[in-house]
Amino acid sequence: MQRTKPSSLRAFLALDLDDDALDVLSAHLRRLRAMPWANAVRWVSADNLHLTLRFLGDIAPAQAERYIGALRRGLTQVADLPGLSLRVSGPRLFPRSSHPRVIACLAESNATLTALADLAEACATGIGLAAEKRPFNGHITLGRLRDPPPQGAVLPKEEEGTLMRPTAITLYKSELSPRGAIYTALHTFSLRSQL
Ligand code: 2AM
Repeated sequence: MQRTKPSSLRAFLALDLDDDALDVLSAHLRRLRAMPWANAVRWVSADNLHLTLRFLGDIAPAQAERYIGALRRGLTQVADLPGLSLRVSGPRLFPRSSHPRVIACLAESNATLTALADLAEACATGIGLAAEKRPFNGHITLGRLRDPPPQGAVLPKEEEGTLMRPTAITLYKSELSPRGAIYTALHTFSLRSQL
Protein backbone atom coordinates (compact mmCIF):
# COMPACT_ATOMS: atom_id res chain seq x y z
CA MET A 1 0.00 0.00 0.00
CA GLN A 2 1.83 3.08 -1.22
CA ARG A 3 0.16 6.26 -0.03
CA THR A 4 2.56 8.87 -1.36
CA LYS A 5 1.84 10.75 -4.59
CA PRO A 6 3.68 9.19 -7.56
CA SER A 7 5.93 12.23 -7.87
CA SER A 8 6.84 12.33 -4.20
CA LEU A 9 8.56 10.19 -1.65
CA ARG A 10 8.07 9.82 2.08
CA ALA A 11 11.39 10.56 3.72
CA PHE A 12 13.09 10.94 7.06
CA LEU A 13 16.61 11.64 8.26
CA ALA A 14 18.02 9.29 10.89
CA LEU A 15 21.12 8.22 12.75
CA ASP A 16 22.24 4.68 12.02
CA LEU A 17 23.56 2.82 15.05
CA ASP A 18 26.66 0.74 15.68
CA ASP A 19 26.51 -3.06 15.91
CA ASP A 20 26.92 -3.13 19.71
CA ALA A 21 24.01 -0.72 20.06
CA LEU A 22 21.90 -2.83 17.70
CA ASP A 23 22.71 -5.92 19.79
CA VAL A 24 21.50 -4.18 22.96
CA LEU A 25 18.34 -2.94 21.24
CA SER A 26 17.63 -6.35 19.69
CA ALA A 27 17.96 -7.92 23.14
CA HIS A 28 15.39 -5.42 24.48
CA LEU A 29 13.12 -6.34 21.56
CA ARG A 30 13.41 -10.07 22.24
CA ARG A 31 12.61 -9.58 25.93
CA LEU A 32 9.67 -7.29 25.23
CA ARG A 33 8.21 -9.53 22.54
CA ALA A 34 7.97 -12.31 25.14
CA MET A 35 5.74 -10.18 27.41
CA PRO A 36 2.11 -11.34 27.82
CA TRP A 37 0.90 -8.01 26.36
CA ALA A 38 3.28 -8.09 23.38
CA ASN A 39 0.40 -8.41 20.87
CA ALA A 40 -0.77 -4.90 21.80
CA VAL A 41 2.33 -3.57 20.06
CA ARG A 42 3.51 -3.43 16.43
CA TRP A 43 7.18 -4.23 16.93
CA VAL A 44 9.87 -2.63 14.78
CA SER A 45 11.94 -5.11 12.84
CA ALA A 46 15.52 -5.25 14.16
CA ASP A 47 16.74 -4.19 10.68
CA ASN A 48 14.74 -0.96 10.88
CA LEU A 49 16.01 0.40 14.22
CA HIS A 50 17.18 4.03 13.98
CA LEU A 51 17.06 7.40 15.73
CA THR A 52 15.07 9.92 13.69
CA LEU A 53 16.55 13.40 13.42
CA ARG A 54 13.76 14.81 11.25
CA PHE A 55 10.67 13.30 9.65
CA LEU A 56 10.20 15.07 6.31
CA GLY A 57 6.98 13.43 5.13
CA ASP A 58 6.13 13.55 1.43
CA ILE A 59 8.68 15.52 -0.57
CA ALA A 60 9.59 15.78 -4.26
CA PRO A 61 12.78 14.05 -5.48
CA ALA A 62 14.25 17.49 -6.24
CA GLN A 63 13.63 18.53 -2.62
CA ALA A 64 15.41 15.38 -1.42
CA GLU A 65 18.41 16.37 -3.56
CA ARG A 66 18.38 19.89 -2.15
CA TYR A 67 18.06 18.53 1.38
CA ILE A 68 21.11 16.29 0.88
CA GLY A 69 23.12 19.23 -0.52
CA ALA A 70 22.17 21.52 2.37
CA LEU A 71 23.06 18.81 4.89
CA ARG A 72 26.40 18.19 3.22
CA ARG A 73 27.28 21.87 3.65
CA GLY A 74 25.88 22.10 7.19
CA LEU A 75 27.53 18.95 8.53
CA THR A 76 30.98 20.46 8.04
CA GLN A 77 30.02 23.00 10.74
CA VAL A 78 28.93 20.46 13.38
CA ALA A 79 31.67 19.96 15.96
CA ASP A 80 32.71 16.51 17.24
CA LEU A 81 30.68 14.49 14.76
CA PRO A 82 33.07 11.54 14.46
CA GLY A 83 33.10 11.25 18.26
CA LEU A 84 29.31 11.38 18.59
CA SER A 85 28.22 9.10 21.36
CA LEU A 86 24.80 8.92 22.98
CA ARG A 87 23.66 7.67 26.35
CA VAL A 88 20.49 5.75 25.62
CA SER A 89 18.00 4.54 28.22
CA GLY A 90 16.31 1.18 28.44
CA PRO A 91 12.77 0.80 27.03
CA ARG A 92 10.25 3.39 28.19
CA LEU A 93 6.71 4.39 27.32
CA PHE A 94 7.02 7.52 25.14
CA PRO A 95 6.25 10.39 24.87
CA ARG A 96 4.41 10.18 28.22
CA SER A 97 3.84 7.12 30.33
CA SER A 98 0.26 8.34 30.89
CA HIS A 99 -0.44 8.68 27.12
CA PRO A 100 2.15 6.55 25.35
CA ARG A 101 2.36 6.19 21.58
CA VAL A 102 5.43 4.03 21.36
CA ILE A 103 7.88 1.99 23.41
CA ALA A 104 11.28 3.58 22.84
CA CYS A 105 14.77 3.95 24.22
CA LEU A 106 15.50 7.61 24.91
CA ALA A 107 18.73 9.38 24.01
CA GLU A 108 20.11 11.84 26.53
CA SER A 109 20.52 15.21 24.88
CA ASN A 110 24.03 16.48 24.16
CA ALA A 111 25.49 19.38 22.19
CA THR A 112 26.28 17.37 19.05
CA LEU A 113 22.88 15.66 18.93
CA THR A 114 21.17 19.02 19.42
CA ALA A 115 23.30 20.60 16.67
CA LEU A 116 22.36 17.75 14.31
CA ALA A 117 18.65 18.04 15.07
CA ASP A 118 18.85 21.82 14.59
CA LEU A 119 20.63 21.36 11.26
CA ALA A 120 18.09 18.74 10.12
CA GLU A 121 15.32 21.20 10.98
CA ALA A 122 16.99 24.21 9.31
CA CYS A 123 17.55 22.19 6.12
CA ALA A 124 13.91 21.05 6.19
CA THR A 125 12.55 24.59 6.36
CA GLY A 126 15.19 25.53 3.76
CA ILE A 127 13.54 23.18 1.23
CA GLY A 128 10.15 24.68 1.95
CA LEU A 129 8.76 22.39 4.65
CA ALA A 130 6.74 23.77 7.54
CA ALA A 131 8.67 24.12 10.79
CA GLU A 132 8.34 21.20 13.21
CA LYS A 133 6.16 22.25 16.13
CA ARG A 134 7.20 19.54 18.56
CA PRO A 135 10.52 19.86 20.36
CA PHE A 136 13.16 17.34 19.33
CA ASN A 137 13.30 14.31 21.65
CA GLY A 138 15.84 11.76 20.43
CA HIS A 139 14.44 8.26 20.74
CA ILE A 140 14.75 4.84 19.14
CA THR A 141 11.32 3.31 18.68
CA LEU A 142 11.08 -0.40 19.47
CA GLY A 143 7.35 -0.73 18.96
CA ARG A 144 4.19 1.24 18.31
CA LEU A 145 1.15 0.70 20.51
CA ARG A 146 -1.91 -0.53 18.62
CA ASP A 147 -4.09 0.13 21.66
CA PRO A 148 -3.46 1.76 24.98
CA PRO A 149 -1.12 -0.50 26.93
CA PRO A 150 -3.04 -3.24 28.74
CA GLN A 151 -3.71 -2.66 32.42
CA GLY A 152 -0.76 -3.82 34.45
CA ALA A 153 1.65 -3.90 31.52
CA VAL A 154 5.07 -3.24 32.99
CA LEU A 155 8.34 -2.91 31.15
CA PRO A 156 11.36 -4.88 32.27
CA LYS A 157 13.27 -3.25 35.09
CA GLU A 158 15.13 -0.17 33.91
CA GLU A 159 18.84 -0.62 33.48
CA GLU A 160 21.58 1.94 33.36
CA GLY A 161 21.79 3.70 30.04
CA THR A 162 23.98 2.29 27.29
CA LEU A 163 26.51 4.32 25.34
CA MET A 164 25.82 4.09 21.63
CA ARG A 165 28.03 5.36 18.82
CA PRO A 166 26.04 6.21 15.70
CA THR A 167 27.89 5.28 12.53
CA ALA A 168 26.13 7.41 9.94
CA ILE A 169 23.38 9.87 9.10
CA THR A 170 21.05 8.55 6.42
CA LEU A 171 18.18 10.03 4.46
CA TYR A 172 15.66 7.20 4.13
CA LYS A 173 12.74 6.66 1.83
CA SER A 174 9.90 4.98 3.73
CA GLU A 175 7.34 2.88 1.90
CA LEU A 176 4.33 1.71 3.87
CA SER A 177 3.17 -1.84 3.35
CA PRO A 178 0.77 -4.10 5.24
CA ARG A 179 3.81 -6.05 6.43
CA GLY A 180 5.43 -2.94 7.86
CA ALA A 181 7.49 -0.05 6.57
CA ILE A 182 10.26 -0.64 4.04
CA TYR A 183 13.17 1.76 4.46
CA THR A 184 15.59 2.43 1.59
CA ALA A 185 18.70 4.57 2.06
CA LEU A 186 18.72 7.50 -0.38
CA HIS A 187 21.97 9.01 0.86
CA THR A 188 24.35 8.20 3.72
CA PHE A 189 26.90 10.46 5.40
CA SER A 190 29.38 8.30 7.28
CA LEU A 191 30.43 9.61 10.67
CA ARG A 192 33.58 7.52 10.59
CA SER A 193 35.20 9.06 7.53
CA GLN A 194 35.63 12.54 6.13
CA LEU A 195 32.21 14.09 5.50
P1 2AM B 1 8.46 7.28 15.75
O1 2AM B 1 9.37 6.13 15.74
O2 2AM B 1 8.47 8.06 17.03
O3 2AM B 1 7.08 6.90 15.30
C1 2AM B 1 9.84 6.90 10.21
O4 2AM B 1 8.46 6.83 10.32
C2 2AM B 1 10.41 7.65 11.39
O5 2AM B 1 9.94 9.00 11.38
C3 2AM B 1 10.04 7.08 12.75
O6 2AM B 1 11.20 7.06 13.55
C4 2AM B 1 9.02 8.04 13.30
O7 2AM B 1 9.08 8.29 14.66
C5 2AM B 1 9.41 9.33 12.64
N1 2AM B 1 8.28 10.24 12.56
C6 2AM B 1 8.19 11.45 13.15
N2 2AM B 1 7.04 12.05 12.84
C7 2AM B 1 6.36 11.20 12.07
C8 2AM B 1 5.08 11.25 11.43
N3 2AM B 1 4.29 12.31 11.52
N4 2AM B 1 4.70 10.19 10.71
C9 2AM B 1 5.50 9.10 10.60
N5 2AM B 1 6.73 9.00 11.15
C10 2AM B 1 7.15 10.03 11.88
